[in-house]
Amino acid sequence: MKEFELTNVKITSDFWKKYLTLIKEEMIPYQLQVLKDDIAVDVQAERKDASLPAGKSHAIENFKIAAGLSVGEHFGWFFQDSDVYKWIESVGVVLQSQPDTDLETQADEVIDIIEKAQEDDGYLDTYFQLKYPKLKYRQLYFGHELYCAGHLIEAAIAYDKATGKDKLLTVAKRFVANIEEHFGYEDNQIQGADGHQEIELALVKLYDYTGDDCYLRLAQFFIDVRGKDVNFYQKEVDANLAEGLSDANPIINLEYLQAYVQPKHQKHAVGHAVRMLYMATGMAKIVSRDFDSDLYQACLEIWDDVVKRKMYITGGVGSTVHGEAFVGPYDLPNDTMYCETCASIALLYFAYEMFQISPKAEYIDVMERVLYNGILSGAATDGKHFFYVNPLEVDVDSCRHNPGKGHVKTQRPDWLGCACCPPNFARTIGSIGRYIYLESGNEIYLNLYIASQLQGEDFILEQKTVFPWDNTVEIDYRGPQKILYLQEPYWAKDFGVTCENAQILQREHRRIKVFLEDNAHLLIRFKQPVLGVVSNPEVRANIGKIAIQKGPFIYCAQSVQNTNLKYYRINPKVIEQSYFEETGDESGECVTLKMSCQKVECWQKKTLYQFNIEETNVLSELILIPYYLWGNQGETDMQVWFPMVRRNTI
Ligand code: FUB
Ligand code: ZN
Repeated sequence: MKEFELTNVKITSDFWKKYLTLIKEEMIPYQLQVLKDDIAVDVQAERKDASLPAGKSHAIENFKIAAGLSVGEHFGWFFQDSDVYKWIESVGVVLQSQPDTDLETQADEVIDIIEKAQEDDGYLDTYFQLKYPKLKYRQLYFGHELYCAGHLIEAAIAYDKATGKDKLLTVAKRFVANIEEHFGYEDNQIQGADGHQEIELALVKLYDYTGDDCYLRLAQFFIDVRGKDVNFYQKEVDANLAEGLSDANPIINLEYLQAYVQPKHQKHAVGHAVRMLYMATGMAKIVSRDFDSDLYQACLEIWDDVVKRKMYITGGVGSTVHGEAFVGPYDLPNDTMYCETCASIALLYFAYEMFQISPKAEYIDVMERVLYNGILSGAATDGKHFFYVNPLEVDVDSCRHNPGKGHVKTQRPDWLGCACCPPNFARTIGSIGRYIYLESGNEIYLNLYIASQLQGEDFILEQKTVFPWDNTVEIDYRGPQKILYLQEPYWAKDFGVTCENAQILQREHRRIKVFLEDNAHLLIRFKQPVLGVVSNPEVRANIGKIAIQKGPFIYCAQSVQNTNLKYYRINPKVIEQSYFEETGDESGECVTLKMSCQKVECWQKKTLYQFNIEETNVLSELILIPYYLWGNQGETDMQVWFPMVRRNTI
C-alpha cells in the first residue's frame, strides 16, 4: 500500500485543524524556546528521583558544544539529541502543508548547528562525543546512538520533503554510512543492535525515500541480529570493564531490551513498551516490503498479545513504571500504570503498519482508540504542557504521599527532563494527514473519518463531516472508476451507506467495499450511543467496574466537576439516557456528558471497616468529559472506571 503525501491531504476538520494550528502556532515555537533554554520553565523529572536530569533541556546547547560553538558540558539524558530531531521532524511535517519562512529559518539555524556537531567520519551523538568518546558504539545496552540516528533520519526526510533542503539528509546519510561501516555480520563489525529500537523503522523510511536498498538491508540486519547472541550485551560490558573503559557492570535485562530471542521468534509484548512497539513497527514495515513469514507471524502474535491482553481502554500501554514496561497478561492497574504518550504513539505506528499488510478493521479500531484517547491526552489544550504518563485514575492526595505513584503527575508539567513525549506528540499529530487514506493500485482506503480533501494522481475525494461531534459523513468523488474501502466503527449503531454513482460490492467484518464512478456521492450515517464498557474478568483492576464511551472517545470524570469521585456508582441501565450539556461556545463540541448515577451516602461511622453493611446510595449526577481533555482545569482527581451499582439497589 502507498501513503499519500501530506501535501495531498488537506485537513478541513475543525477538530483536527485546531490541533494543527495549535502545533504550528504554539507548540513548535514553545518547544524551540525550551530546547534552546530561552525561557524559564519548570522542567520536571519524569518521576520522583533526585538523580534524574531536570531543571533545563540543554538539548540545543549540547549540539553547540559538540560543534565548538559553545563551551560547557553535556547535560541531560544520553538521548537528549532526539528531542531536537523530533522537533525538526514536526517542523518538517507542518511545513509540508503550511509553508512559513520564519519557522523554516529557525529550523535551518538548528540544522546548521547539528551539521557542525557531526564528526568527520559521520558519527553524531553529543552524549558520547562530549562525555565518553571512547565508548562510542560500545554501550549499546543503554546508549541510544542508533535510536537518535533513527530520529535524525526521520527528521531529515520530513525536512527535505517540506523544503527541498537536503543538508540534514546529508548529515543523516553520513551517519548511516558510519553505522553501516561499524555494524554487520563481517568479522570486524559489531554484531548487535541498539538498546532502544527506532533506527529499524527509520531505515525503512529512508529506503522508501531514496530507493537505495542498502537501507532496507541494514534495517533487516538490526532486526535479525537482536537476540541472536543473547550474551552480546554482557560481552560488551565485560570488554569495557576489561579494557578499563567503564566500571559499569549492570545486570542486563534481555526482556527489557527484547533481546532474549530474535524478534522473528518473539510471541509476546514484553519489556520497555516504546522499544517493543517501535521494533514491531520496524518489523511490520520490513514485512510489507520484503515478506518474511516468520517475521510476520511474530508481528501477529505480538499484536494479539498487546491488544487482547495488555492494552488499556485508552490505548495506553505499559503497565508499570519499572522499566516503563509491559507486564503479564490482563495486569492493567489504573492508578500505577505507565501508559507513556510515546508508547501509545508507537502503538499507532504499529497498527498502521499492520493494516497495510492486511487491511482488517481491528487495526483501524486501535489507531482510532489511541489517537482520540491515549495520544491526545499527552498534551494540554494550550499546547504548552505535557503528560509523559497517562493515568486512568488519579487521586491527588495519594499521588502526593505514595512513592509508588511518584511517576503519576496530577498536572501536565511545562516540560520534562526526559522530553521524549512532547516533540513526539507534535510530529505525530502534526502528520495526522498520513493516517486518513491509503492507496493500493486502483483502490483507496479511507481509514479515519476526518473531514479532508484528498488529491490523488487522477482523482479528488472529499470527506465532509463534523465527526467526531456528528454522525454523518459525506464523500464526493471525482475521477476514474475505483474501489473505495470504508470502515464501520465498532462503536457505531445503525451504520448505513447510501450511494449515488457508486455501488456497495461487499460488506464483511465491518469493512465495506464500494465501487466508485466519476461524481460518486456517498452518505454515511451512524449513531454514536453512550456505551458502557466492561473488561474481561481477568482484568482484576476492573472487576465490577464500567467505563463510558461515546464514539471514539473514552470518558472520565474529574473532581473539579464532581465531589469525591470514589463515591459514585454507575447504573448500566441508565447509561444510554446520558445527555450532553450544551457548551455554549461556537465550536460545536459538546464535550460534557451528564449521567444519572448513584452516590454512596456518607459512611455513618468514622470506622475503616464495618460488618456487612449495605451501602446506601442517593440519586446523583455524574459529569464526564472525554478522557483526552482531563487535567485542563487545574489539579484534580480523575477516574475512568467506576464501580457499577450493586444489583440489589437497581
Ligand atoms: O529512552 C528513550 C525514551 O525515553 C523512551 O522511548 C521513553 O520511554 C523514555 O525512556
Ligand atoms: Zn515519551
